[in-house]
Amino acid sequence: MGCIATRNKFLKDGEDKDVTSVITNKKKIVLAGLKGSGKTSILQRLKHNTFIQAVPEGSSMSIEQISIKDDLDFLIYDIDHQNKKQQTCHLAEADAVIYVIDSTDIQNMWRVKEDLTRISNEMRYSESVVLVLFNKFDLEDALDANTMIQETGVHSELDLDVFIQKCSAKSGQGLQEGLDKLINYFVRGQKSGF
Ligand SMILES: Nc1nc2c(ncn2[C@@H]2O[C@H](COP(=O)(O)OP(=O)(O)OP(=O)(O)O)[C@@H](O)[C@H]2O)c(=O)[nH]1
Ligand SMILES: [Mg+2]
Repeated sequence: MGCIATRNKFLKDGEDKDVTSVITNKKKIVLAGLKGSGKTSILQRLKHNTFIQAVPEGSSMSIEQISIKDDLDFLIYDIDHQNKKQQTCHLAEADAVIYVIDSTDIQNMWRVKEDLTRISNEMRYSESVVLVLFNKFDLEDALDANTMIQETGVHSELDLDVFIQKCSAKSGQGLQEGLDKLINYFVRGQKSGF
């Protein structure tokens, strides 16, 4: 579902188009999460391997293509949390959701829980997978992972395959491990959890 097969992006115009047998698989991934959870910072970290202090943007959506392997690209949609209509439309055709949670934002964990329930409802007919990122783990007041799991109800609210990873967009820690869980899911069909 949502998987667009395209020719190898290394094939240049004018080259013999029959030579390649490599087909690049593009997986559509929607970045979701409450305002300020770190979605844009994570996307910047994945794309440029650096932490860029995010500035509020005028645009409500940005899309980045990240090359994972020769035959696998992730097309990542960073959609403004307020723009529910646009999110709904992209969730319907997403191969995966990366759901970002600010691990220090204890007073909004109930909102996260509500948001996860909404996303699960919207994706009830899809066979997507959700990678939940407990972000901002570099900060001292970050909650521990078990508390986060309980407070947000990631396992009870999401009726989908779920992977969990703690990470920091600031230090970069944990992001590759999170991506690896998605890659293993797509490439080998692995459904391991935490
Ligand atoms: N310490 C720390 N700060 C972070 C981390 N990730 C994001 N931030 C900060 O958190 C704030 C919000 O980050 P954004 O990436 O803009 O969050 P967002 O989810 O894209 O926010 P919206 O687009 O407004 O919904 C910024 O000040 C970031 O610098 C992290 O891992 N550690
Ligand atoms: Mg943002």
